[in-house]
Amino acid sequence: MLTIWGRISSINVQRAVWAAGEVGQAFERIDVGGKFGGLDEPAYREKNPNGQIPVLEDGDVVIWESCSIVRYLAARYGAGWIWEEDPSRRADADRWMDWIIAELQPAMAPAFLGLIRTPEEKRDAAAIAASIARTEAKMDILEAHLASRSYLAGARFGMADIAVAPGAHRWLHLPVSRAARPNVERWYETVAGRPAAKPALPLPIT
Ligand SMILES: N[C@@H](CCC(=O)N[C@@H](CS)C(=O)NCC(=O)O)C(=O)O
Repeated sequence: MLTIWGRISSINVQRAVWAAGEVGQAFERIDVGGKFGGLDEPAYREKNPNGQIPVLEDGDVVIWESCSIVRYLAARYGAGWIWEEDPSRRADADRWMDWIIAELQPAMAPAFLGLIRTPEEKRDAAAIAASIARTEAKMDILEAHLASRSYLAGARFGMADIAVAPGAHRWLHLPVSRAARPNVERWYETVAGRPAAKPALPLPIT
């Protein structure tokens, strides 16, 4: 049985939980981080010296960095399905997995943290507005990409969809006015409707 460390409100934990479900692996998820604390405990720092969530344990294998966890689960348990052996097809998926960590999440974080996790009187309206504008620009890239594809890395569902859709889940449920993006919305509805996505993408976003 796998162990996934981390509260489910974390976008990074969400993709690990979704990936484990997709590849049919039983797992126990342990709440740490946020109000649950525990990240400074020496035993936790041994698992992840960054003191962050998620961490995946699979026997003696211990992995941090959420997209690395998705890749590991896909390679180990999803070969020929959500894992791509062909290097060019895998790179097609990999770039979106790197994009969500390096581009979309940093763009969206100030808006999410400001609107969802900060009391109204303490919000930085300018930072939130700038974050929304940056996120809109990133979502335009996703919208254009999905105009000619059913899934992020081609014709079938795969690890890139698991990595990126939690970002769309968060963006589409933020209380902001946003441009209509029919391709993103169609793709999100399709992938978020998968049985393994349900426990990974709780509502409301918190
Ligand atoms: N790049 C890392 C980022 C990990 C990260 O920032 N985790 C956040 C939650 S989303 C965290 O540990 N925050 C501290 C906490 O929850 O207390 C990954 O993708 O796993």
